[in-house]
Amino acid sequence: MTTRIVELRKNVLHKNDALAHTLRGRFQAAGCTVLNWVSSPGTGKTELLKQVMIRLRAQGYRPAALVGDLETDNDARRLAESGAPARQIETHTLCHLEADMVERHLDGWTLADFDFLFIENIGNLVCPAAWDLGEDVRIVLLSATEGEDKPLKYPKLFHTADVVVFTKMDLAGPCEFDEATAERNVHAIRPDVAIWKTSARKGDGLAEFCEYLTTLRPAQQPPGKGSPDC
Ligand SMILES: Nc1nc2c(ncn2[C@@H]2O[C@H](COP(=O)(O)OP(=O)(O)O)[C@@H](O)[C@H]2O)c(=O)[nH]1
Ligand SMILES: [Mg+2]
Repeated sequence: MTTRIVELRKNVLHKNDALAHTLRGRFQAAGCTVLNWVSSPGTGKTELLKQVMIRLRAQGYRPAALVGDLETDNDARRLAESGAPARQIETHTLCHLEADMVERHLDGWTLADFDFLFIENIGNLVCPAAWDLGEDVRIVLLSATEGEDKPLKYPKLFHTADVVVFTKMDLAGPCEFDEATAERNVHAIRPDVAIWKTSARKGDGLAEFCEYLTTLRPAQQPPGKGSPDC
């Protein structure tokens, strides 16, 4: 029985990886930079993403967002307050997003209309690690309220991070969040990965983080210059 379950899981993952590969090609052809945001529930993904999209739009970029939750479209409505298109993916029982959910929720959108597609994953430090969504960059977030040890407890996810963001830094003092220890723990799992420190509530670090995001755009492609074919 165990062997059959493992085989089934391998097949499903293989299918997901193939679709993610196809999606990645579509995103790249359209000139749309895609970022998969992963963290535990309540880290501040939605709040930070909303503030980031407001800032990017003010600079002339065209962001859009897909956001996953088991139930409710609360986060899509919060993200839409930025003025950017936002769609909710409700997974009901599933604890992570998969490439086919992303593909289905792109229906009716023209990817070349977006400079950035942000995908807010289901709040979970375990399952999303294994699922490629066709993203260019995986962002793993850790809030000052969660404790410094999460990278050590959930190494698989932190190992897949292209970039790490510490959130809710306005609460670092009251929560006695030890930044240096948290950084050391991240780097123990993912040496040299860049770590950004933000407070979506106070605005700290947002300008620098947005500036970094704009460097992820393909060279020579200013805001609003996606390929019209995709
Ligand atoms: N103090 C503070 N609270 C924040 C910050 N970012 C988010 N929050 C709050 O943390 C809670 C969870 O945020 P949310 O964006 O929904 O987290 P998500 O589940 O990761 O998407 C909400 O009550 C937010 O208002 C922040 O930078 N500082
Ligand atoms: Mg959220």
